[in-house]
Amino acid sequence: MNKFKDDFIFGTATASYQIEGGASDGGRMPSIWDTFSKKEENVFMGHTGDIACDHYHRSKEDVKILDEIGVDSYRFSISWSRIFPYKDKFNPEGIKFYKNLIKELKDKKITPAVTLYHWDLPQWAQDLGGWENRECIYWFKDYCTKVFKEFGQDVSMWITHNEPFCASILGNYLGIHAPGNKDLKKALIVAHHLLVSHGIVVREFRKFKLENSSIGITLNLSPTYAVSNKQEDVMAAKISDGYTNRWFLDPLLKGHYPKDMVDLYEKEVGVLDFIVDGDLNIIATDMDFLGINYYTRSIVQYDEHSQLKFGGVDGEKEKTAMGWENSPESMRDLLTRIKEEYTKLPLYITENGAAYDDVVTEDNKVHDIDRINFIKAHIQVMQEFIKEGGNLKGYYLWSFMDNFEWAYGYSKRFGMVYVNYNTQERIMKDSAIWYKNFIKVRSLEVD
Ligand code: IFM
Repeated sequence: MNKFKDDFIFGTATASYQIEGGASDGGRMPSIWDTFSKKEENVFMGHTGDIACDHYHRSKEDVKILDEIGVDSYRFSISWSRIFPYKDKFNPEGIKFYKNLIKELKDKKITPAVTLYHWDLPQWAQDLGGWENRECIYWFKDYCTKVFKEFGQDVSMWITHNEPFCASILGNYLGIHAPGNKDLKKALIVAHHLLVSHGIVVREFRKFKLENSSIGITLNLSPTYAVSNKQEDVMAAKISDGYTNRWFLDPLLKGHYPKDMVDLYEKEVGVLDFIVDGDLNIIATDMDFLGINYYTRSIVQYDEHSQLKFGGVDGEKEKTAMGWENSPESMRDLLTRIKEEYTKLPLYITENGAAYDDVVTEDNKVHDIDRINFIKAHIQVMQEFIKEGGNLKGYYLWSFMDNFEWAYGYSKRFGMVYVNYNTQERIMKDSAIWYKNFIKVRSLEVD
């Protein structure tokens, strides 16, 4: 039987603002997502994360479900504004919540994997300029240092940032995520400061000399293909790849920004004078692993009306409820490229999964066969990659449970556990049952 090794991690992931709720409880103060979601028309039907999955009050029960599924590891993020609700005011109650959660997990032999920043910047930091302000790097460092001091030893995997592309570009260029800016230069400044803060926090982490604890970053990467062989489409695909993938991969793993993109961005926004001498060295600080979030591929064509001269094209593969193509073979292209062009570091798929329009049957079941097939196909690709020598060490299914899908509010369900938002009842979907059986045998030859 074709089996994954016992030390390969099969986990699942969530993020604080998407599941916790308890927005004003335990001394928490607002983050930029509280502010953004409360402004009209930013989020589907005015949904907010005020209550979300009420995980803040139900974490014990939720860990029981994780245990029932049998995951090796649970990846969650910390809400910075629970730990520092005000600039210099530490909140012990915030730490207590996560300490309890970690204890619950460890008691059940579930390894905690922690993301330090999954987009919910404290509003106080935004009021002082947010990630556009270079000082934010040091506020982030102080927060992370506090967290390492409090429970560094208890967490085996630390992720500095989740998807800096989204936090910078979606939030500051496209304006569809918090804080809602639409300015390319701002987005590039934010992206740069996020990357520098990653390097600084990795250096800080090393000072703690934590045994059995590793640190890395998670990027959302999308293999990009030109819609045709026409020169202008091929060029557009190269730019799109630079914008989404290389702008983050290159500084982290090669120590420089991609030259073609620097030239293009400088034409658009002027000299990138926010890059200070020594920054690239800091960004490229040695880390222990690279986290990859993979959902879909991008097909791109030349678009004269867009600022950067590329636009997305609708692919012809079957789509999830997000309208994203289900393309496991592109994950293979992606992993191979990372291995060949970028790094031999251990890789983790820190997110992969799909939203579908789930229906609860009369007998309280959710038969999400499409999700099961989606997961299986991606696991199959991982298995092949490992056989070919790929240094892939784990897989985190997005998501543990349905949650607040950012600008889509609660309209998109990614969970393997269904959440009834009226009653907060949780129902294990068929995918959770499948994942449970799969993890037991670690083989796709499971029923
Ligand atoms: O829900 C998000 C998550 O917060 C970051 N990665 C992509 C997921 C699905 O859109």
